[in-house]
Amino acid sequence: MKVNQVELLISAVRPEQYPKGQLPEFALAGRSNVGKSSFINRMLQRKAMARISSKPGKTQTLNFYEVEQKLIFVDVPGYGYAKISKSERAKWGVMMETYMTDRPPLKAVIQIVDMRHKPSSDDVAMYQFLKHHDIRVIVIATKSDKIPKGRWQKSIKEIKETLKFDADDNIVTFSSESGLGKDQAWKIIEKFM
Ligand SMILES: Nc1nc2c(ncn2[C@@H]2O[C@H](COP(=O)(O)OP(=O)(O)O)[C@@H](O)[C@H]2O)c(=O)[nH]1
Ligand SMILES: [Mg+2]
Repeated sequence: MKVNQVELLISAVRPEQYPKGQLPEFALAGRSNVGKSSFINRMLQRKAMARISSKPGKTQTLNFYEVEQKLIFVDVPGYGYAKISKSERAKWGVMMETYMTDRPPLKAVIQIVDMRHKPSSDDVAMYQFLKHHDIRVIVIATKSDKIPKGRWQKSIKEIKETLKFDADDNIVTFSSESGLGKDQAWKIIEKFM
């Protein structure tokens, strides 16, 4: 997709604030600092449309970015950030679960994992939560630029095994730094629209 027009529609917390339109939505998921906002920026070819946080655990809203009046990327707060209070964590859980499980325009969740490491227990829990709710997942294995190409295949295999990857889902080797995987990710997204 060639992207010329992007607009932040709203930063929402409650369902009443979600956009009313019917555009297909793709929500990001992944631990704090894994590269969710960088993924959005790379897909949109913008430097700083989605805010890249130097401080992890910062985005506490669902940010709806409308692209070409055709689809919406939803940037979400990450999980697995230790320095967050119990009540903040509970609020996060309610917000995410409410959105993910009761949002008809949601076509797929784009789950970002760090290709350098085995998926964390939080990554596994998120993936299994999505599968439990029959939500399609596009797994983006990012930061591929940080490991040698010779390790990519092994890393993808480990990610699949650890997540108990559903053969119907897609996984993409990606780098927000180099742009690797961008066209493949767009192809999958466009197929689901
Ligand atoms: N080398 C490299 N760095 C990345 C990549 N994706 C994200 N980063 C860096 O990882 C940090 C966290 O990224 P961010 O997008 O804010 O993560 P978020 O918290 O999941 O939204 C930033 O310093 C990014 O520049 C990537 O593909 N390659
Ligand atoms: Mg972010």
